[in-house]
Amino acid sequence: MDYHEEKQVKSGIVALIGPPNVGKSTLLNALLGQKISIVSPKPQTTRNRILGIINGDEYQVVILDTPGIHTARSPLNREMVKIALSSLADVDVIIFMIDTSFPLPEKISETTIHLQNAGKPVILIVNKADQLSREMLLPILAAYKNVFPFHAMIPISALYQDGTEILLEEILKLLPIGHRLYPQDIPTDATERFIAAEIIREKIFHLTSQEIPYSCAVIVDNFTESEKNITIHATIFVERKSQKGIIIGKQGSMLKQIGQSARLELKEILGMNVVLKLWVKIKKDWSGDELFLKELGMH
Ligand SMILES: Nc1nc2c(ncn2[C@@H]2O[C@H](COP(=O)(O)OP(=O)(O)OP(=O)(O)O)[C@@H](O)[C@H]2O)c(=O)[nH]1
Ligand SMILES: [Mg+2]
Repeated sequence: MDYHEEKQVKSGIVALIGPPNVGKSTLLNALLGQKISIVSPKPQTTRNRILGIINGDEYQVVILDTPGIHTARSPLNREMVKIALSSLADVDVIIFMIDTSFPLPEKISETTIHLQNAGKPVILIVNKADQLSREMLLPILAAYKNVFPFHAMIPISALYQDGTEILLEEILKLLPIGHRLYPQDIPTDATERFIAAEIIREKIFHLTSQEIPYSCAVIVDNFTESEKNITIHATIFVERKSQKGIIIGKQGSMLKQIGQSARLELKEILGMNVVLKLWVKIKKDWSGDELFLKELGMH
């Protein structure tokens, strides 16, 4: 069938925004049914706009996962917040996500100004509902009701995929009828190279602490597929010499752990055996280097 003769469906773009660590990336992965966006217990994990495409017989929903909105000081953090807020421009629906540790609407008052300016329907999601009883959720919903004219307010648990069906129904009510914006057989516009770099970064977030995860950036230098396996060469950039020592670890033990867990997950995601080689380089104060941030796909 010719692409233009394809039947029309509910089709549109949804931005997923909110404070750091509330579960935005977990929700994107849950809605997609596969992992595209990295997740960690630490805030400010996501640094780029991550696009996921959910297809049904009667709909196509494009979801933009974004970095958490926070008070940003360094150029890296400012760029992250800029990416999140700029995603509001060309969307049909905004999902504003908080979690049950955000019972105070005052904490989001600056963000509601952006929601107002965007002039799009906004769905409020209270995530991590698994952590609170229904009775304790009600006052949170009541408090947020006065903050912004939300189209709907839905408590969900992205982790346990509870309430995600209701959310999808609410999104579909707000989408126009039109053509699918993307082919039906791709879950994301991210390249395998980018996803590989992100998975390595996720392991750093899980295995290291304090400032280390925030001092690391990952670039895939080489991604080669043969019949037997995929060979990935990647560089972990740190800002200072002491951080290089920590990432490498005693006799290379930390780098080995990062490599092993990244390799295992990449093998699953890519559906092929993976040979992963990691290097660690110092790039002094990279987080303040606009050109390097561009290289990381942050623009
Ligand atoms: N209990 C519970 N934990 C959740 C839920 N959803 C996400 N989490 C956890 O919350 C933490 C943060 O999740 P992410 O998906 O990385 O959060 P995020 O909003 O994308 O964070 P940033 O990218 O830093 O802005 C992880 O440890 C998740 O496992 C949920 O529904 N219930
Ligand atoms: Mg995230």
